[in-house]
Amino acid sequence: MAFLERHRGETHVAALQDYPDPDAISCALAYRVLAARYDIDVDIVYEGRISHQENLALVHLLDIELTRFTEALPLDRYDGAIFIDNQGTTTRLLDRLQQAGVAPLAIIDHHAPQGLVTAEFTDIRPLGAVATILTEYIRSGRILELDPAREEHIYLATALLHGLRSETNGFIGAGQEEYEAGGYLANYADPRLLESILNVQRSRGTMEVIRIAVSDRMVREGFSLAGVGYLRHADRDAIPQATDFLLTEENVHTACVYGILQGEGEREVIVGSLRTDKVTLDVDQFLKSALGSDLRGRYYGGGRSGAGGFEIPIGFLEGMLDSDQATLKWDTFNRQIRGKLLRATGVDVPEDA
Ligand SMILES: [Mn+2]
Repeated sequence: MAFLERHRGETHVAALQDYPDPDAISCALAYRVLAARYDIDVDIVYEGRISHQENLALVHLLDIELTRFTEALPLDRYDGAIFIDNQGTTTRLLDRLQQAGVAPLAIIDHHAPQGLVTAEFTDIRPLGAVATILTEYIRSGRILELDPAREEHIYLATALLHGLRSETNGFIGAGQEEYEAGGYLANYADPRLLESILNVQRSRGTMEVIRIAVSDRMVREGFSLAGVGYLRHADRDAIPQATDFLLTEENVHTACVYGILQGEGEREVIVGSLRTDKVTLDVDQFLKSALGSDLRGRYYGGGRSGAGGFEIPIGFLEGMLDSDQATLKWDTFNRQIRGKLLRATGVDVPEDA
């Protein structure tokens, strides 16, 4: 790859979205392995947290080194930034990297083009997973030949297979490209490792969020909406898990779950997740028009085919004096979000929404 050749010997930062998923993590690992062929050092950095039990298992079992961003990490040591499974819109690292003068070198993604960052190398394709794209780079054999006897390569193939599987809901949402990539990776991946990654159990916090989502959900014409109130940053991944669960209800084609993340010394923010089976619903467009953008014109939400999410900062209303105020704050945000989403779906908005 000419791009890697041009950057031989450099040190890159692979910037992941704030709450990295298996697609992002496995692709960053793939980039690190590919770049190493050109003596490029890659640090995989994210801000936020790894909260899903499966993702923790992935990182631990496959021994993937990730760096959680803290102020102590000097970003100016990097020669360039690579955005993988994002285009700078879902990572707080973009602003920090810009401030540190680190140029965006590459964007490899499968979300709708966001147009916020331009880079020397761009590969944005509407595929089921970014893991499909990285697997294609490997399959071309032009950079690296996978060796089924090398542990590092077995781990890489297992990670990418897990990325594909998880991003396409167990290959249900996969296209021909994902099946082809999966077929190739199956020659190198370790099925027992994959099984250990998948066999992790849900935390108590996650179970609780799912319980609230189920009992408080509002279903209107196939849309299932649930605000789950306050939750800990560590339980953030309970939101997409609860959304997936609501989508399994009979006659529900679209589900959305959101809540306020909070915690000692952490930013307070509303996060939401949306999933749909409705082929005519453009999730990216839907969330952008329903929730709008901030003063700088950055949209609160976005997505890809079938799935999306949003993040709304609490801003000045962050923190609280007492529980009455906390309840009031949640009610206000809950009504606002529910109202906007319902209006955008075009269903009748109930009086109390
Ligand atoms: Mn992805």
